[in-house]
Amino acid sequence: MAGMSAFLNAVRREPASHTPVWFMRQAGRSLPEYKKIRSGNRMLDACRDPALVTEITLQPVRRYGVDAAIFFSDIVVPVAAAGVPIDIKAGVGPVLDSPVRTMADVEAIRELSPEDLPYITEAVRLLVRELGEDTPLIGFAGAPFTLASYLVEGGPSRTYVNTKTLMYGAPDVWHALCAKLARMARVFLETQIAAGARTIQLFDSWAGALSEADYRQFAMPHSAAVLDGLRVPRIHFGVGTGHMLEAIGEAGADVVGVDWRTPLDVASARLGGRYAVQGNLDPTVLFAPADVVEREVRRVLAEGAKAPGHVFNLGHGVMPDNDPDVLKRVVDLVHAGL
Ligand code: 1CP
Repeated sequence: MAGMSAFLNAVRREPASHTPVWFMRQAGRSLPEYKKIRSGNRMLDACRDPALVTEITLQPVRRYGVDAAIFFSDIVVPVAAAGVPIDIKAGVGPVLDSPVRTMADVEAIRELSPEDLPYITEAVRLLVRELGEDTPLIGFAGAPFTLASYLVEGGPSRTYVNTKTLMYGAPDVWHALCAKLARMARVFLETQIAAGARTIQLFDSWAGALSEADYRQFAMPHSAAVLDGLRVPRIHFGVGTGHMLEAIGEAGADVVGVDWRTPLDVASARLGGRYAVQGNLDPTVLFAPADVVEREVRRVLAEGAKAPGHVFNLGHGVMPDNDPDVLKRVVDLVHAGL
């Protein structure tokens, strides 16, 4: 018999009562209730406050009636927990005064242990209790390539010049860094799973900067080490990774996240129908007239229906200017079905 959660059914490629929907970055700056509760505290401090994390994670669940909650945290939280002096600057993202560029820099980063993350365990336990059986919690981590890009660049980047310079010029340093980040991501995920997360998503947001050959050589083995043997279904996502969806799946996914550039039916056919898919409404479509939004939602639903499982989502995260009322309408349209 099908379980209670349409989301868990879809990620397991089992029949679901309806197409489940959640949004990457559903918590956060697009919500007035988030801006209110976050004013006056720093992002990393907020991530270490279990009561605040619980409230922020629940805000979009209450407002939108989405089928899953995503743990409110950030991909650099485990890196900061291991003592790396990284900060999250409002309006910018993760920043680091002294980037990681040498083997000595890599060796100076200590290993993360589960004891470093008591506030993660507490927040996930609180959340799972509040959410009950019907709304599963998605845990997440940043993939080694995407995490490494912040550590090596010292902040967000358009070109990843320093990241790729290290990757090509000092592959031993590169692989040592990524192996360490993979162990950190693994501890971060295992902690969330042990405390009750029912699914996880690995965000390799910037892996699309690589060719497939470079992805397979420099990034994929480390992501595979993160994903291998986890006890819950795994969603694996990157932006601009349409040229290497097969590799994203092979790295160890149950669900392949697809951005808006590749139609879900095309993606699923290329993946040989072996995975559920997640996506892929272009977040900028949410700024279009209501009839365009509706047409695009229906198109994504129809294309997703060709896959063995479909979790409706945006092709990337909610943008700060997105209108919450439009997101609510998308949820209602998805739930109404074709
Ligand atoms: O509902 C949710 O999904 C919120 C939880 C969440 C998640 C899953 C946050 C809160 N961050 C993330 C993951 C994350 N962090 C990713 C992967 C997802 C994606 O691609 O969108 C990435 C790349 C980051 C790094 C990061 N942290 C950025 C991007 C910077 C860049 O390179 O362009 C930013 C702006 C942050 C800060 C951050 N993380 C989360 C929030 C709400 C914020 C903004 C905080 C603030 O400014 O106060």
